Amino acid sequence: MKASAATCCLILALGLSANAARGQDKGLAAKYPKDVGIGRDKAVLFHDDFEEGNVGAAWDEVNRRKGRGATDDAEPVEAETDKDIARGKRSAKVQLRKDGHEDVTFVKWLKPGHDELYMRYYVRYGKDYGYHGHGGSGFMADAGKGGFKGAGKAPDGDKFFWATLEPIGPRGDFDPPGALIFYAYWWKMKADGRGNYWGNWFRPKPDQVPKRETWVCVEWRVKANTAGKDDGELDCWIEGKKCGEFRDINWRSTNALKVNKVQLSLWLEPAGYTRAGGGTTRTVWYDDVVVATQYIGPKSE
Ligand SMILES: [Ca+2]
Repeated sequence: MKASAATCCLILALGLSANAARGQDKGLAAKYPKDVGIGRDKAVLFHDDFEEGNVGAAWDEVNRRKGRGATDDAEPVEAETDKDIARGKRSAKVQLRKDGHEDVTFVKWLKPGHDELYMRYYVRYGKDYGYHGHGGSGFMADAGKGGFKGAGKAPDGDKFFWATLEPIGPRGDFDPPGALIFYAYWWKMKADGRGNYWGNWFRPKPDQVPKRETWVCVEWRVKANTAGKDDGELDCWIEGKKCGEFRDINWRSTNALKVNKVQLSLWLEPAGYTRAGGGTTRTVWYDDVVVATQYIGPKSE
């Protein structure tokens, strides 16, 4: 009888789990047609449709960095109003130039932080987009004080973890901008054969290659692990369809380290253009950014 009861409970649990998964297909955005009012939902931490004001004004930082020896002063961030491109009246347009800015990163802090977080946004890669160095949408759990020790080094488990969902770049057999991967740093990341720690990959299946000159809806979810357990998670959706589900991740060594920052980043150093498919510019557009504690889903009509 006991076995039978246990089996019964197991079936019930599986049933509930399946229902929860199905329920997730309809996210927050389904309740707010065209995202109108979505920013006031209690689960939403941040919303930017770039319709008004200076582009980036809603963010805490818009970091711009010029390349070494840059001679081009062109502003790399502006409002896109071309009706054939913009979503709504305006979108954010970011352009890196080989002789100008090599890095543009929008940062939003979410202090004191969260154990579980979702971010949905739309991105459009331009015709000029070969590949890049790094860049995409990501999260960080950053305790400050040098939590990120630099490329090639694993961070401490009580100070830092990070992942960015970004195109893979020129590596692999993909059209620009490349297939999407999560590029991640955390204390349990794997070293290469020589003892260095380069960003580890979580790779969606099947490969997801954003089509240039087309808006693509991207969403990810992170769940931090319980300290001492390998129960951290990472997920992604393209156009509302699940394409990555990564489990058993030990992101942190203490529950006090929270996901406290999201960003949209783009970087290609001047010397990198040649190996990144040539050209002299990389243009990308962003819009309809929502950060929440629940699944968001694509913008609904
Ligand atoms: Ca817009």
